[in-house]
Amino acid sequence: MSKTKIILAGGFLGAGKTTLLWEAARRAAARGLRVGLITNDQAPELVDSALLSRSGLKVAEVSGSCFCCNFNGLISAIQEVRREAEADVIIAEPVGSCTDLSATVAQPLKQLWGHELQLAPLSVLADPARLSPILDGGAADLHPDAAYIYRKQLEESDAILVTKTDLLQPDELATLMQRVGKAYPLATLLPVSALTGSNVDEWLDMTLTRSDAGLRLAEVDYDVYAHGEAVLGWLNGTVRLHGKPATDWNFFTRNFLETLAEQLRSKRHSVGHVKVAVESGGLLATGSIAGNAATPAVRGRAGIGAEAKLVVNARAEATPEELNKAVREALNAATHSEEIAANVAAWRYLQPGRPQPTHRFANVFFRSPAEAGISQQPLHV
Ligand SMILES: Nc1nc2c(ncn2[C@@H]2O[C@H](COP(=O)(O)OP(=O)(O)O)[C@@H](O)[C@H]2O)c(=O)[nH]1
Ligand SMILES: [Mg+2]
Repeated sequence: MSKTKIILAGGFLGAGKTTLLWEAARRAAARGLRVGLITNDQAPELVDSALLSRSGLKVAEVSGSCFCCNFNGLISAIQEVRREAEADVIIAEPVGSCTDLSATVAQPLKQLWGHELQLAPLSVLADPARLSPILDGGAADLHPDAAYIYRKQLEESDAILVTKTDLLQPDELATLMQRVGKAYPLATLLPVSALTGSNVDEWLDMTLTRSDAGLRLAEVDYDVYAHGEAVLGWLNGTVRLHGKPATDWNFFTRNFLETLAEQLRSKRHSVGHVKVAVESGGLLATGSIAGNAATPAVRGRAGIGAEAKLVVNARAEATPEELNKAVREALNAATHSEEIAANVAAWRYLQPGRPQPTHRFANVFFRSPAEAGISQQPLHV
């Protein structure tokens, strides 16, 4: 069996990872490659999996802990996708609040699984709305320790993808790319828009052809890292909804998302990322709020009918109990106004625990002296 290419697409909550996975997988499949996807989260019931499973591709999930703390879970997911999809390429999305991926995932993959897997350069996605203030030394809409995680993600990356470029003017983008290049001179830089497809093929070309992966380690203070994760309450839930025969689930999706945004705003719980998926009659609408400054965005259509399934994933600066209260109140408000009955099928809220990586390499594992040589040079697409 030839080696399988593993592409890690990291980056903070709401950066655009899942949207890029969808678009890149579609394009890789169009090139005749057999593609598989792996999602990751602190708890089961994932909007990302609900969305990506509509791609028709094999999607495996590592939930309950992140790739670094459940390295063997990642390996099992990789083997599952290889077995079931005979995958040439697997694109994996780590939890958005994770960092130190080079030391805890890339190096062990290279050293322990280099005989079967070929790792692509570690790509980290950055949303301009948070990237710009963070490059200025601020924390954007994040707690400073969460912003610390954001910086460490960029620091350890082999490639930085500035995302959502369709939202920027060309001169704004040019200035931002210059600032990123100055702050992270060794990383390959790429402006992308998964929405318009801009530079998605270039990213695929880069990740499919290069294997200089995990060339840097970041120095990570695990107390700050742990606190940066812990400041975000985490809630995942699945709810069965029963409404009138002609309930408009698109309206419900937007109404619930906006009501929840208002709840979090009025209670001053800073939004990390809120995602919903509403499925009805085989159709799916997804919605997202990728930060305080972001307007709720709804994609797809969920149709009209009596029954629907809601999956909600909320990450916000609140205790798990406060977050639970806010989401429950928004759900009550959005269902009562439409006379919709809600039956909770699964509901978990938690505070992410201290990261306990399965492996943590203190040094970069170089497969050859030549590779050691290139780790100190900037590499362009
Ligand atoms: N305008 C624009 N929005 C995007 C793009 N990529 C993602 N988004 C939106 O950003 C939000 C977060 O995207 P998602 O892929 O879930 O981010 P993740 O948390 O990193 O997986 C969603 O509302 C997406 O629709 C893009 O290229 N352009
Ligand atoms: Mg995602």
